[in-house]
Amino acid sequence: MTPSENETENRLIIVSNRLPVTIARDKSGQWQVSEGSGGLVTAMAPVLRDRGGLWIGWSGMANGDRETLKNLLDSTTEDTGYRFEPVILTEEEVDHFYKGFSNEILWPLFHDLQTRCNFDPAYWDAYQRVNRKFALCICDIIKARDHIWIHDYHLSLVGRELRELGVYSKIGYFLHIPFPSPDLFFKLPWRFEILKGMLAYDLIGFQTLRDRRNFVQCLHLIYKGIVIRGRGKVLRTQIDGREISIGWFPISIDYEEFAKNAKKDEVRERAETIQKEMNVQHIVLGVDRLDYTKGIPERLAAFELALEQYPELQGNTSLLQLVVPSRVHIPKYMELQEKVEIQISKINGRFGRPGWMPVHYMFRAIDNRELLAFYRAADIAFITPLKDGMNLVAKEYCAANVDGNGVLILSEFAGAKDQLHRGALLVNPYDIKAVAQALRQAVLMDLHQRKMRMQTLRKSIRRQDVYWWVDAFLEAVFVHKLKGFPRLTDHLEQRHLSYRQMESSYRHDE
Ligand code: ADQ
Repeated sequence: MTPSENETENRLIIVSNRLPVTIARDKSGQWQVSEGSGGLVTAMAPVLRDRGGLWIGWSGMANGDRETLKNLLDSTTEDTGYRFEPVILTEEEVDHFYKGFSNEILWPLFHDLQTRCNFDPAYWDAYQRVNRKFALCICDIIKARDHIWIHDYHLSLVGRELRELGVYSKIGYFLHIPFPSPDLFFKLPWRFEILKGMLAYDLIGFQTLRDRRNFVQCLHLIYKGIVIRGRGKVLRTQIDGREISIGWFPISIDYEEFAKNAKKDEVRERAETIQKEMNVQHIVLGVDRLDYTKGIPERLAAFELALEQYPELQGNTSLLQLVVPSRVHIPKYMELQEKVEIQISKINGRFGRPGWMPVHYMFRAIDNRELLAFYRAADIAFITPLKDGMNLVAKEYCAANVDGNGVLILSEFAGAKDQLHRGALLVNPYDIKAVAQALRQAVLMDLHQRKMRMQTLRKSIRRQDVYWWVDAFLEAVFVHKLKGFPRLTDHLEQRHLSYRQMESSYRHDE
């Protein structure tokens, strides 16, 4: 599809704080753009490929020349059918909007960690200014029939700013992190502005029913007598004569892609090598972005307690902890890295011996094939965030567990719990004694039970994969305009159908 054809249709405009790419200079000083990773990229790339459209976001670097950036970005999207549009942030904006308001206020507060918040008023000014900047950037580009989908906590006020700029198109908003209970939310000095600002969207989407319930309770507290109608996934209300939908849509992964790639011989061989090299009966895997919400120190404490209380685990069970660096310039994150590394060396010093290392640790981004091999090699996934919007790692592990005999230990405070509670061993990550017991239970679990549980987990993720998520959200917000807007799952069905037709025609030929 050529860009000019595209522009006559209702394009999808995705807006997120970061563009789904990483820009860095290579050894010779030349700028290089590489594909980003993570849930949002996995979810949105196929939609944009199918529909064409635009992704607006910050490049991840302070300042920068727009033309140079645009040329770089255009070169990466040449054959993709969609385009990237950079938003340029100054150093002060990066400090106050991104590191400050987003990551020192909204992130900890929305993860129930209020004591980590720094309610600096200067951050609020920058937050509003940058949300306005994103809105202005959208305004410059948008056409009347475009659909706008704004993502995550950094951009909760972009809708309000767009309305003030006179944009009346339908706008959807999805919050990837939890929404806190009213008790916590109302601690925020700018609670009314944020809540009212979010109501500028036509659809406000959350990860779980609990998040939506918290939001609705906050609405009841500030709009006395508000009527919220409906049941099921999407509720509706009217404020100032505008209809607003409020729903929950658990994000997921491309299950088929994960499962297909995990089955490849090269992944199986690599997984076997990892198992041989680790040389233990039970490999326990932790995979996280470096973040205090992921509960890594608590998990390590539980692992240490398990080795102490159940000495039979010593020598035959190892934890493989992968951590991808994140927000490393923020002092609290550097402190966390140090804490984790000290804890690991303490456990290894206390229990390790020649031929057996209790904790293996990698602090870097792992490429996709290698990550799949780790997932396949692991007997137990140890996923214990203190609080998490969803947690895609839990879903990725199950999808990649093509042998169907892995065990998932999952925090009851991860959004993924709602869909995975039947097959997983659920734990309270703060209760390290119970977590240690769950680890032992996983180690001792017989093959029949492992298989039954993993089958349940995989079935649930397969049924509600990322395509289901995108369709459910887009239909809820753009339902009246969806004529001629193909559902992604339709595409899949067509793909499967044509594959089946192809198969039967081969049979016919024989
Ligand atoms: P995150 O907090 O980033 O996402 P998560 O959902 O677990 O958390 O996604 C992490 C992604 O990073 C996964 O795709 C994983 O494969 C990848 N990853 C982790 N460690 C890695 C490593 N060492 N190397 C390479 N890749 C690694 C936010 C919210 C979540 C929500 C998602 C999507 O905090 O709650 O599930 O958005 O909405």
